[in-house]
Amino acid sequence: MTEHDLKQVFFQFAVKGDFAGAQLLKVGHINDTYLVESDHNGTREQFIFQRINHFVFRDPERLMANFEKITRHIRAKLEKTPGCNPDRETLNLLHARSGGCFHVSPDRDYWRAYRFVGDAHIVNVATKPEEAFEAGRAFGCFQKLLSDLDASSLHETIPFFHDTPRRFARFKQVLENDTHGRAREARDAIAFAFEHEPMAAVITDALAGGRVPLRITHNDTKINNVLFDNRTGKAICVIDLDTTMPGSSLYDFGDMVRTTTSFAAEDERDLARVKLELEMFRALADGYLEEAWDFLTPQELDLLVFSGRLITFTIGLRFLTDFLEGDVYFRVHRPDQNLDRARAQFALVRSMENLEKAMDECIQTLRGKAGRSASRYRS
Ligand code: ADP
Ligand code: GN1
Ligand code: MG
Repeated sequence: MTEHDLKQVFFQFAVKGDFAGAQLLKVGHINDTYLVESDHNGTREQFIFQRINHFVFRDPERLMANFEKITRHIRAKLEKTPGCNPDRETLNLLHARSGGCFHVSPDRDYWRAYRFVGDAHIVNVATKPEEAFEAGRAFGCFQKLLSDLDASSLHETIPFFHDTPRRFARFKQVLENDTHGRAREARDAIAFAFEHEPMAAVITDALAGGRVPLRITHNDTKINNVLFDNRTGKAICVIDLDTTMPGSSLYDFGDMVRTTTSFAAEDERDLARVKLELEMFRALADGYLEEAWDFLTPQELDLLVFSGRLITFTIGLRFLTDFLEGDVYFRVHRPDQNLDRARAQFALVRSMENLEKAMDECIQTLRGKAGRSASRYRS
């Protein structure tokens, strides 16, 4: 993508002034995200421009319909709540000059843009319990804000996204074909995957059997999908809403556990460093339950600890499948990165297995904590 191309996209959105430069942000594994600056008579303003990956998201128009519905719903609530700032606490889409909130380029790429939330930062690897607490609180609050939106009004942007048994079936198929001859190198991870197959269906079965409810969930609750205020350190805005659709609160909580409780990076090669820190887990669960306590059922609460193991296993399995398939889905920055990511996820699952009892005790203690504060958001 050249500056010239980006400038063409820039003029498709209702922004005052001229294009003044852009920078590629290399955080996520899927979309292409640019920080774009405008200049309006000497006043500079920043925006986020994103090209939607339509290999991953097959129907970007429906995806954008979800996006608008979700952000409009959240914004309306923030506007009614004293002390909230709707310009910073949710994503605000820019209008496209052709109408609607996205632009389709001549080569059929889908683009969207939103206001940049300034004086904020992301956290890629949590290092302090306060960050875990804040991430948990932010995603709990996000689920709560969407709890009264009709789930059937949202499209499934990726069907069967967190369906672990289907992910497993796909893994087996890719392994059988081994088109890139990579299975030998990944023997350890493949053995781990087969050893854990029996747990794959626990949450999908609970959903299908009506034992846990279908809710509107974020489905990509990595800690780096939260913006933190530079001044207060508090979580202010949940971002990356492409997979917000009907799902289970458990996969959301589990992915928070995966990404906030270890001091190691997602692709850490020194597996001795990959372990769950109980203090981080306690803080995360405390923050999440502060918001989610009101709506979670006892059955969901019972599965919170398990959910961390299951989604960490599932994401590890997806990294492993992509490695075997030749790195076609997750962006990689070096050879074997997807295998390293898979191994790190599996090491984290092991650590969670070893700490299951202590994690259970944390949740039991939090369940016993009386008088949780009510959310400040109005429904
Ligand atoms: P991806 O799907 O690739 O993970 P994200 O939507 O998470 O893309 O955005 C990538 C990065 O862009 C974020 O980690 C964050 O640093 C930055 N970003 C996205 N939206 C905003 C925003 N509205 N304000 C400030 N920064 C943002
Ligand atoms: C992808 O877009 P990003 O980087 O936040 C992926 C998630 C994985 C995550 C693993 C649409 O998320 O499902 O959990 O990588 N998103 C999609 O880091 O597949
Ligand atoms: Mg992201």
